[in-house]
Amino acid sequence: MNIGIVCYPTFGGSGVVATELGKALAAKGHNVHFISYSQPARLDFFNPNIFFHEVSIYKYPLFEYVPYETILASKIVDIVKQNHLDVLHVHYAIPHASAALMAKNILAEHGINIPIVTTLHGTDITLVGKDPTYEPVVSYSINHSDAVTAVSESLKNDTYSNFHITKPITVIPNFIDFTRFVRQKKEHFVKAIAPFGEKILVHTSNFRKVKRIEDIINVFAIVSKQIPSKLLLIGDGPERAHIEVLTRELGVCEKVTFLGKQEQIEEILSVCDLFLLTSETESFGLAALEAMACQVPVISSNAGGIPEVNVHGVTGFLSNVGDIEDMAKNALTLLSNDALLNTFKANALAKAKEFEIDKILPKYEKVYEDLLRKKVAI
Ligand code: GMT
Repeated sequence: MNIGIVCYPTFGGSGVVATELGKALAAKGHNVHFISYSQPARLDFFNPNIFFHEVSIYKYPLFEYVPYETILASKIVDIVKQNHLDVLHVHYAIPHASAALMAKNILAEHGINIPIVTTLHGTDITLVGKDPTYEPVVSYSINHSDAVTAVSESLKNDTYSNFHITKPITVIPNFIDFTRFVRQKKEHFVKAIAPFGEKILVHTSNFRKVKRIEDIINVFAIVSKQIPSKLLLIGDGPERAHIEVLTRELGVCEKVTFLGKQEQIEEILSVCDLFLLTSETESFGLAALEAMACQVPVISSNAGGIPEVNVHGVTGFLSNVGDIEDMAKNALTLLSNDALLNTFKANALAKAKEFEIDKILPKYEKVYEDLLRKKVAI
């Protein structure tokens, strides 16, 4: 198949899912055409089946705001025509789904029928999408896509409750590539981070408000008073400066390391004992799954789709959003009992295996094949 993938080029979340999906499809022999405003973060190698098309912005002085959606739609029209795409898969509804629909309508006038698959990822529904400034366009785009998928049952339910949806939504969970995410021996990392055998806690995200990173710092402040420990913060974003101040105010700044954006997160996860995820909303929690694949149990909130990944009392513990005391208590339960911690580490890996890429990829291929069959039938 010739598959177009429209995505954000980001380090985490929907951008990573789209990129990893495209790479896996290419490995199976499909031709994959990525369309994005810059090279996706995990697409930095040569593969004869992978193509990248940059959406370059032409800024006319009249525009205070560049009409990205128009530029993207025009780019999609061109790429579909030139590369004879069979299907277009857009990740994150805003503005990818509406741009794709505009392109689809233009292509129809040229006698080309391109099926659109829209994958909903989270904030396009739970945070941004339901805002009245976006809602009508998001509803329309979902209802007029040829197929719609969501990354968790929770996100599917949120979509039905926040929008007027007439379309079936198929849940296809996020996935993990075990050839990459595997716990590795990194003794020199351990020596550098925790030279006195301290426990290592970790969080990775885009440091947005929705992640409630202040809860992570507060949990760590309680934990580190009772158990010698270190906290690694991976990623960057708008909350970082305020979080740095909080680590000083709580007297834990010596024990917290801000690592910034990292490419090889699996190497860092490999030396960690606990992953913290305190989000207000989280449709899936891919970062937690990546940690679990590296045998790191998860202390998290019970928001959104997190319970579909982190099983309470098995792979980690769930608490209500903002319940710092409970999260700290749960972290201490695991960190103070090595035998229990080891059991949870093994459980985390076993649960992560349910999301192995080889099990999930065929579900997307089936969505594409069903649409192609319908297209032929028309
Ligand atoms: O978490 C973010 O803020 C990034 C966001 C995105 O769309 O890039 O992540 C969302 O999609 C991920 C991949 O499907 C999910 O694992 C995240 O849970 C989801 N984030 C939220 O729902 C907040």
